[in-house]
Amino acid sequence: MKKFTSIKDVHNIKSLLSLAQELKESPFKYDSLGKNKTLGLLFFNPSLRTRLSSQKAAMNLGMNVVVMNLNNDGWTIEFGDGTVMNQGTQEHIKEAAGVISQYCDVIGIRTFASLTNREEDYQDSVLTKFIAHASVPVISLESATLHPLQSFADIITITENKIIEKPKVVLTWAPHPRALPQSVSNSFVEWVKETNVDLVITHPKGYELNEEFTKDVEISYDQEKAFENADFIYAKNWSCYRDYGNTLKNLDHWVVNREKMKLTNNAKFMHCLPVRRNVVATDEVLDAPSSLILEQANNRTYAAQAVLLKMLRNED
Ligand code: SN0
Repeated sequence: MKKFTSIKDVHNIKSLLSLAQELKESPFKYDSLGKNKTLGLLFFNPSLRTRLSSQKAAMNLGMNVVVMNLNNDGWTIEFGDGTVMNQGTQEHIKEAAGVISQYCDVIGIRTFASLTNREEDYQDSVLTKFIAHASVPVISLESATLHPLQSFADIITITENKIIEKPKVVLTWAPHPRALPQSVSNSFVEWVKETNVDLVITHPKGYELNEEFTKDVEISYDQEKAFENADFIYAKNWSCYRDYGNTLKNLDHWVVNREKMKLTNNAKFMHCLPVRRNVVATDEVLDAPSSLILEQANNRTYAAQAVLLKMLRNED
């Protein structure tokens, strides 16, 4: 595996899922595979789970890890081709990615959406340019449009917790005080579509995701109706795709609460975290035994470990 940026980079989802489950059973089985290899984790944005679970995954494989917050600690990187660099940017992506590749055997990068320029965000230009100029495998730690390690952990979690063969999975938009990217939701849809589930997306009018991800998926503007018979409720806020990066007002009633969870088939509750309590979902929902939020976070380690193992072994 030369890059892990989307489900399209995965040769066989079932076998990657089995590998993650095998690693969860025996995390240290391959603890010398990564000896003397270095994982570099580069962050343009904040992180808690991604940073720690990726480090832990690498350590479980015997790798060394270096971490850098590029926004605060590095030079300001220029991404433009042919730019005369006499302004604020100090180092070109060509050198930056080339240099990092001298020190690291695998590179992970987090680069969120700007939410100001849809075309640029949806080209995932920062990640794409890193990949173009790096000479080692690259893992997305959440790009402008996708968060594949999260989605991989989510399908591990659904697989482990499903009671029926083909569960109903509902992705519900939820309120938030800030404009957030669409990446977790795009990616969730992309991965879950490849598994044996009934997927329904519910959101207020105006929050339609990019159709590239949602074509062939049932969409409902009626949250309560969508919750009926659901086996999994996945809550996430995102800002508008059509009116790019904007948010709509007076939608606080979309919060996931206990009354709405009662409409489901005893559904398990999921969220990628961090979660704004009592805005996205109420304390009752987050603290209930049916909440899988910590299991999802735990599975982030094995998702990352499976991907790293494939890269270290140079396998598809
Ligand atoms: C990010 C997002 O893409 O929605 C990362 C999720 C894994 N979430 C946030 O930026 C939340 C920030 C906030 O203000 O609550």
